[in-house]
Amino acid sequence: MKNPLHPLVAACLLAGVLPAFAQAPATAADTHADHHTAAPGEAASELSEGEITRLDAKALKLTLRHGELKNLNMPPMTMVFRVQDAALLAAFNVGDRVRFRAEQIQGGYYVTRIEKAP
Ligand SMILES: [Cu+2]
Repeated sequence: MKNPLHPLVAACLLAGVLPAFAQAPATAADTHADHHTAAPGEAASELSEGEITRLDAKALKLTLRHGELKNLNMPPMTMVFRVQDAALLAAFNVGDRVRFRAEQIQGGYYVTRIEKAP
């Protein structure tokens, strides 16, 4: 009588896992919606969605839980980015939802542009 347990185990796993991932796809969906309304000329400088989870302006670092980064071919995740100028982060706090542009520069991931999400 092991088989009847399996659906229950699967249900528990799904119930535990789905909420943890629910936010990332929602963010990606918002990004997609924006793409459809954006002018073609804006594609090269399009911004990605994220939320600041850690911030250390003095160290020129911030951690972002980000949606898909199409220009870097990166799926949604939480990771550390660097900035080249602490002033870029002056107006931001942990917990802020942002739109940002990330670039790979000499092997490091840098936020080159960031603004608060509307
Ligand atoms: Cu990433």
